[in-house]
Amino acid sequence: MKDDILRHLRYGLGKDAAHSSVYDWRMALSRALRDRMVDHWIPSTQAAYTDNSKRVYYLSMEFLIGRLVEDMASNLGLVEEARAALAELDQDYDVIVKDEPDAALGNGGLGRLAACFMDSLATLAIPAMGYGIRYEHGLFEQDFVEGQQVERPETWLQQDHIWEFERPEVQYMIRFGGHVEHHDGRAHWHPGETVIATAFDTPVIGWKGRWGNTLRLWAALPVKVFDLASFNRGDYLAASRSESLARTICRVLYPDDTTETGKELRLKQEYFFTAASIQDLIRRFLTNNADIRDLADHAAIQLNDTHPAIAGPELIRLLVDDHGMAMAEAVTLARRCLGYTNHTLLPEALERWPEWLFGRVLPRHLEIVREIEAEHQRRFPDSPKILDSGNVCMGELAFIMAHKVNGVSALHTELVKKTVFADLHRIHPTRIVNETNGITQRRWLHTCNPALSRLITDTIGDGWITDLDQLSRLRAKSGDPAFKEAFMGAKRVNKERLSNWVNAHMGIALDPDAMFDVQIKRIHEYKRQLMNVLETIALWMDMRAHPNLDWTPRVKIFGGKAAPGYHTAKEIIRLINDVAEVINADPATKDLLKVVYPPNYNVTMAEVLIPAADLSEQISTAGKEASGTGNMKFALNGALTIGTLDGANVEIREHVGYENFFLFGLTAEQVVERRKTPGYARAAIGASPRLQEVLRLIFEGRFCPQDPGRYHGLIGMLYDHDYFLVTCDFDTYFDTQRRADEAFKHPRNWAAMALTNTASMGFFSSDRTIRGYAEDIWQVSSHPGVAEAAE
Ligand code: AZC
Repeated sequence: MKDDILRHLRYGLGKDAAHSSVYDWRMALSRALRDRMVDHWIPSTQAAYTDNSKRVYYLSMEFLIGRLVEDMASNLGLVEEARAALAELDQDYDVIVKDEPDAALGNGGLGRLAACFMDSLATLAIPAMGYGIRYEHGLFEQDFVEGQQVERPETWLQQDHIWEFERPEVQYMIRFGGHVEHHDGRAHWHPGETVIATAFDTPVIGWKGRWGNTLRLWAALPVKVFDLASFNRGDYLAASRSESLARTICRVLYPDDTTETGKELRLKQEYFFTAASIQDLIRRFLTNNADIRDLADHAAIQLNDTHPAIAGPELIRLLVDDHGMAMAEAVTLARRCLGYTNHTLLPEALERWPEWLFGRVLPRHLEIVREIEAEHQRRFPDSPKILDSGNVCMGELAFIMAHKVNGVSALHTELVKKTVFADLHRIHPTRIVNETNGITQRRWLHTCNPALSRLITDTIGDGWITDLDQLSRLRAKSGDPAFKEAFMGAKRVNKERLSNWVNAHMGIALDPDAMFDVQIKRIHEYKRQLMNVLETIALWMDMRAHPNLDWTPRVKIFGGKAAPGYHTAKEIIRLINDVAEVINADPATKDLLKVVYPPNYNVTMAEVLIPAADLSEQISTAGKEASGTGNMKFALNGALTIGTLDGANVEIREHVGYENFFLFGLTAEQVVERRKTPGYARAAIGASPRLQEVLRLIFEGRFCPQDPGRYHGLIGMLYDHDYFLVTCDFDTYFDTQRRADEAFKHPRNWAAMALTNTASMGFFSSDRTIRGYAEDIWQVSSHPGVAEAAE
């Protein structure tokens, strides 16, 4: 390893050890690791090819992969070797891995899920390919200026992205616009513009390198670099039109995970990567197979939300227009290939494109959508429409074109059946299935929490790394004082690591003995960070009023970004920051309460925050969070959850035991009922003197004396349009927090509850989730693996 690092330093980077920066060392280390990855990757790819295995194609607009050095070193079992090699070279492994930018090609849960799935697919040796977009700029970087979010462009590609291999030979024409002519019994699409999609491959190596898959991200190239004729005429704009379309398509990730953007560019992005992926997988199929009718036996295409839903019409277009298949047969074949995962019930997130826009960008696809619609209406005359009130409804399209549709937690799947897709579910009663989300324990425990990982492995061996159910063997330890002490010792190490980080980056001193209470996720009204900050204020007021009570010291930690156009979410961010400033400066509560909101929450920050948490905030309005996956990461790392009966919280509580979970709040059914009661928010506020006091304080400008009216709008909204029932759940949330305070005063009991959480999380491995998809949706199996071949 040491020799390899030095060799890469010299011949890859043109540096000698004496004059190398941290960046140089990181690049040399990464290349050394990459070489080893390739030795597992190429045999896997070859084996999948020679065996003509059925492959999974996971189409996703987002892959939130974060940093990769540690992940790769860890999956290859090379962390210690790398550390030792660098130490011999007088370099610190921990410093070097921290130099890597965080690849944020996603917004939140949906993108991170895709990354966890890639890890599990590789570990389970299921031949698979992830397909997405190689955005030039990932999710924006967040900064706080006077407490307000400001966004800066993210620039991860300014440095070499060492993990990827450019594939200039893999190129597809992606066409947009123009018109369609029908003659010779077939359709001829004459596009208005064309770009080239070109591939960049990143190997994804599973645990111990037994198998490797590929994440293939598409970048756009102009068909004509430059139109010299236009340029010479002096028409510079026209000269670079083709180039500018190509540049814009892969320029940025849309920074919004729940609202439909309605932008033509977004539709083009979706079509761009979907069309390239479908062409690519057909080409791969045809190199090994003669008859296109066998495609479904070799390709399982999973649509991660509706973003790639155009895959249905695109596949049909290729089958009919290029391969001469009859329309009805093409529809059936496409359906056998496709599965669709729904990730949200929020109506604003269900994509709909105005028909005129859709038809202008994709005229041939609009015709095909009409045919799909006609065929479906013929068979099911009372079916909901894909083309509805001048819109193309992508949810309906994805549903109708998929042989299986899945929700992401038990509750969510039931709600999908009862609400968004109730009518389609009646027509296709076996199509909807549940695949409760999961997380990869390799990243979200083994790598991010070395202290706990070591303790677990010392206690039960390392089988849990690929078989998380084995954690249940820790349950027997909940009465073992020495183990409990060691368990909380690991937590303590992580809390100190976080405290040091907060001190260094924010200048706030934290007491590692305080309860670390963490809410990290996108800022959204339904996730109710607002309720959390209101509770923080109420607690602070109580502490000030009764300074001599036996308070449990708390650190309230927030993290998360708001979509740049989401006004209310941005107000909530500002409120949290204003409240933090006042509370953190209050001498009366300085040993009891701190509020910390580090800017620019991302995967890397999550890896530090989650292992250090005592309490995990999962407090969404019931019925709104499809699943959540942060909730799983916290419980796995021994945090207790305070949460509502929403998403996967319901199943987490079943697994960890009701007594090890702080439950509160209205149920999804009660939420629906409560909304029908006129004036429910005013009634709830009226019944809660505590909430009235909190709201009064904010309204009077206690947290922004220079601008006392700042939150009048926000408070007014709580009185009159409290759609997410912050007011209704506030009191029971506050009381449940005090129960958590009480519990925290008994460290041995707390330790038993915390470790029972960890011990009960086996079910929430993404390995289990992927096995579910493989069996229920994809009909694929694990490959025997190639570890020997690589060694
Ligand atoms: C999220 C859901 O909000 C979250 O509950 C779920 O855990 C996650 O997907 C993974 O399934 N959804 C998104 O990030 N984005 C969209 C468009 O739903």
